[in-house]
Amino acid sequence: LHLESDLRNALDKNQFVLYYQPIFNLDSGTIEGFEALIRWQHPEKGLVSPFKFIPIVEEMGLIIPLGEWILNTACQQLSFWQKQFNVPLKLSVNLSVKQLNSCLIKVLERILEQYEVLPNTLTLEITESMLIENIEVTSHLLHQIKDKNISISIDDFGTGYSCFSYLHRLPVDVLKIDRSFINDLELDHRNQLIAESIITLSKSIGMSVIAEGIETHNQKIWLQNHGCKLGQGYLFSPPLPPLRATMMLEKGS
Ligand code: G
Ligand code: G
Ligand code: MN
Ligand code: NA
Repeated sequence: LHLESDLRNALDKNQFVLYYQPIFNLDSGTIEGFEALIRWQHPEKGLVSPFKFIPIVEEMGLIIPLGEWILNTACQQLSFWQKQFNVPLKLSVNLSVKQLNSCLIKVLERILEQYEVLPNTLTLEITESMLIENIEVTSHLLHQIKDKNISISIDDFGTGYSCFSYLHRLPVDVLKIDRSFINDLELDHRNQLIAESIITLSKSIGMSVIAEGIETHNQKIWLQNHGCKLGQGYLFSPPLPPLRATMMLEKGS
């Protein structure tokens, strides 16, 4: 209840901040891009996790203005990095299911133009369950997004319904292997089989694949040996505040 009234003013009071987790090329060790992850800097409670406040924000109908703020902030940061470092860096932004409406395309067009960001350097992450919930609407919107040359990735892949039949009908570019499968990859033979299937699947339908939640060197080696080229996780870096992310780019890895 408290959170609700606090959330009403949080955007105006500048209490949200985007953190950025680097995504690495596992072979070369270089940074391919970042995933933007929102945090709420509550004046008394400190950093509040999006797990706690995103559902409330959705419920309150505030996800539309907040979603626009997220896209705007992320693209401004991406534009700065691309100009500063003169590299084709990529950025992924998580979408909420409530953001999948007809206004989204216009908002995206305006923001990309404003910050002179090439559409194919922006990726929108949607979860598998979001896809299936309203496949008709989602499919239509995803094709519109794809027509603008913006990339689309499926987050938490393998945890939803994993209904492969929709995949070839949707303009998806990237599958992200959920971190629950990466967790005990070295020990759990079942997770190995699932991770292997997702890597094979992505290749056979021409998508790239990113492993989430890599925490150990052995997990990284296993993924490399099985043809997964991209990954993120605490082994490399947690999500970082903007300045720390910039410092990481300066270092090069
Ligand atoms: O690090 P982490 O606590 O950031 O993220 C927790 C959950 O919140 C994840 O499921 C993630 O997808 C979601 N999340 C993080 N940032 C955003 C965001 O900017 N928008 C939306 N809709 N979800 C986010
Ligand atoms: O659902 P989504 O994949 O968007 O959310 C990513 C979540 O995973 C964020 O909460 C982020 O902070 C967290 N995360 C990122 N890397 C790791 C990791 O290596 N281990 C664990 N346990 N969580 C991670
Ligand atoms: Mn994500
Ligand atoms: Na995930």
